[in-house]
Amino acid sequence: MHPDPSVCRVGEDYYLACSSFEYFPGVPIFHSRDLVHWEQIGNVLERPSQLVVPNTTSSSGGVYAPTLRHHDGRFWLIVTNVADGGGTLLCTATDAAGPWSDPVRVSGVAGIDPDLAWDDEGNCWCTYAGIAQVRIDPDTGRTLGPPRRLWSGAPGAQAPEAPHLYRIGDHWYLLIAEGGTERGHAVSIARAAAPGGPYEPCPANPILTHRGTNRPIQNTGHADLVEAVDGSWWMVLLGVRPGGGTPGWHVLGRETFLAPVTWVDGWPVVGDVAPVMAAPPWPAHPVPTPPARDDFDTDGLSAHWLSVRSRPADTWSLTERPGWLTLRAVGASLDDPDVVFLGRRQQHLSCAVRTLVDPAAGRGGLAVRLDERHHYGIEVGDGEVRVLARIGSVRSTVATRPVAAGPVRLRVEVLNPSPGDRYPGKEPDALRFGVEASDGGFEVLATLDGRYLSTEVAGGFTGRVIGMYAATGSVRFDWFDYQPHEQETA
Ligand code: 6LW
Repeated sequence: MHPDPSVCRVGEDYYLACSSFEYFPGVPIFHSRDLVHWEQIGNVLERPSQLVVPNTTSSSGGVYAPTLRHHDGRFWLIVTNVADGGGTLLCTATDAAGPWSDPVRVSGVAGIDPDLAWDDEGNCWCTYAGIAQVRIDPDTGRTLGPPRRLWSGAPGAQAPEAPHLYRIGDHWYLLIAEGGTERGHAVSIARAAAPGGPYEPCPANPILTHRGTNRPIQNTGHADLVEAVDGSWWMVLLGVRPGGGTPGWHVLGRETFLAPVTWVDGWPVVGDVAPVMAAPPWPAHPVPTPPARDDFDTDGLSAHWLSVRSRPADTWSLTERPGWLTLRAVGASLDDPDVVFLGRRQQHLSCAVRTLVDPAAGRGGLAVRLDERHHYGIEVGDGEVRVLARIGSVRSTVATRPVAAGPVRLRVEVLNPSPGDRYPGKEPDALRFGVEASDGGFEVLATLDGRYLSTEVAGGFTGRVIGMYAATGSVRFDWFDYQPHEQETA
């Protein structure tokens, strides 16, 4: 779940930001030296003074589609918080890792997917879904003049959105997405002599789409362009990897992909977006593999941990029992908007997730969460382990088993079939839930069909997040371990 990527380069360093929806903190920021290996270096919206996603905000509301730029010695990040009291937010930082400023609220932007571009006269143009544009003062967020409509993409195409505006050579290029973020998604481009147009569409539009194909990566769109150090051009974009037959189910949300770009007659031509591609023509710059296990021995939580909507200080602690994470329940279950849940994106098609949980003063466990209405969980409390499933309006206790008092090891395995080796029921993957003995033996209590935790079933914009939760009382976790089964860098 790293959709709506926006990228910029500063010298030899590349930075990338993504959407985060109802999760807190918002807008993860990544760094790379080669456009291939990325490391999360922080989050833009990590303080309650920067981001409020109230409980009235539905899943897939919240933080949409940032634009990340570097201008005048500072990073600029503009984004929409689709929530009561939200709006268009603009933050700045001198270091992309943070701290980022409290946001300036940008008035007069009547659409999602805001972009920022500066012209030679110093005017700052905010272009947004529609596609429309307004001049703003980026320091105060004030609108300077009326909005103007720029372009709507292909006649009749739905959802012209995700604009990014660039000055390249003698032209202003307006890159957009159209066709909606599902199977019809596409990238188109137009150019003009001035930021306000008039825009001339590229004769080869859409310049990228996988619609109507059986390619393994689908829904390709919502792109951003970057010029590499060597003068070559690259596109980052979102796409999905559906599994389990046609049209398939995707479970990891929308992911970020990279594609090479060449220029022909003043228009960008986008190369292959495939699961395996030729590396860019420069030395690789790998980043450290994140440790599989978090032992909760540090002072704070790593940047990749996600809470649902907010992270009130009284709902979690690393010090109440040193070396353990304590979660204190507020919402009674994973169905509640204020569930106390701490998780990470499922980034690999196959993985194993384990935790050692002590439910001494409560009930809680491990969950695979798509949203409030679509989740599977295994929880322990009251002398019992239970596997719970919620699929839309259907709720079920799938399995129970008594356990002795004391810490219990819970395990979830996500098993993706090898290509061509589909499960008989055409599910994209299978999720096994159970308890683990101290020698590592795995007692499976339930195997559940993965398609019900997919975006095709649940709707919305997010993918699976796997983590720990407290349903009642205080629940303690000694460690959390996420092991990919395959050699993916994700
Ligand atoms: C985003 C829109 C889109 O704002 O999905 O794929 C929306 N594109 O541009 C939410 O991510």
